[in-house]
Amino acid sequence: MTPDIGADPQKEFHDRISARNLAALWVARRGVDISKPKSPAVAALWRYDDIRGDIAEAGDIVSAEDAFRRVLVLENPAYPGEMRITNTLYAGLQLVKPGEIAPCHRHSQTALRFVVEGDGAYTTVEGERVRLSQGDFVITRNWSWHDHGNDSDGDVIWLDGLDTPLVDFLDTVFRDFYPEQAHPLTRPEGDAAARYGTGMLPMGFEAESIYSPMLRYPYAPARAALDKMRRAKSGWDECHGLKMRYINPASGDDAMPTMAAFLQFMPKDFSGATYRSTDGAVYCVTEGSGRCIVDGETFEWGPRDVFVVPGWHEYRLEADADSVLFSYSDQPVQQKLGLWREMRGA
Ligand code: GTQ
Repeated sequence: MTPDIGADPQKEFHDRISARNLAALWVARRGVDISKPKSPAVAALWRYDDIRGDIAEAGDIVSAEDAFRRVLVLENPAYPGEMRITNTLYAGLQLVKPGEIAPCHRHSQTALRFVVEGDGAYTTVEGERVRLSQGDFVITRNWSWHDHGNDSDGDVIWLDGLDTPLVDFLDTVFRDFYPEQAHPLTRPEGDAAARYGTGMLPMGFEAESIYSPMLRYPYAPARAALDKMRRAKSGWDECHGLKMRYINPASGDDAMPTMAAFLQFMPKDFSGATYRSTDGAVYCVTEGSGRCIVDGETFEWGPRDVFVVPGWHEYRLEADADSVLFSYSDQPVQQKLGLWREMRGA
């Protein structure tokens, strides 16, 4: 008999104790690189023009009522079938056609909407109807009743961002159906904006929630702010251009506890410095064109395209025309846990 030259008593020990649901750490970890994040998620881009036909076809084969949510999910190529665009985040493009209703429900996941095409839709959140017009950013707090509708004569498509993979991982998923298709309207449209959106707060205001009391962050004033800042020629970031964070006006925190959202402006011929951060980000182009170079791979973007840069991948942004990008990530979670890191320059 030839002696087993490769026999490893430590490995043999490790394998043997597995029957008792034990593992030898120093053996299991051998050769595993834990010096930096190693998510298999990859950068990817969805050209709106390439997928608009698929969205239209989804509109032909199923109604919003029957689908409940008629959404084409943007899946990270590294996670086919898993309905996630990064480790922790979900992204999907939702279509609501004129006259349709996406029925009312609530869930423990947080949702954000960023309107990509059209102007005539609404979402009703806890009884307040919220307009969904192109470029608007709208939040849906977790466990709040919400249904969507479209009372215009054109299709409306928005990007849904949810923290579903994170909530799944924590095993904290709950969902509930409202007994009717649409929630009754219990507050006038614009009520949250009036109370919390003018730089004032009602006297005696006490936060009832860890979410922003705002529901909608309309595009026009956000875009105008970026334009005004641009003219002041200050406050530029070498990596991001002019980048603003959507906040809870009552606390200055992010609008939602699990997802941060941003709007950024880059002027024509902007060439950003190299950047990386531990939070993977989903970008949606609202204006302009340019490219994102991730680990040396180039993704050309134009209006309405969506792209993802996973955490700790090195990237930089270039703009060929004045450009505006919306983005969201799980940065607030990482920051609250003291885990968030960023690095500028290669
Ligand atoms: O609009 O409530 O894209 O519950 C995925 C799950 C949208 C929504 C999605 C949802 C919704």
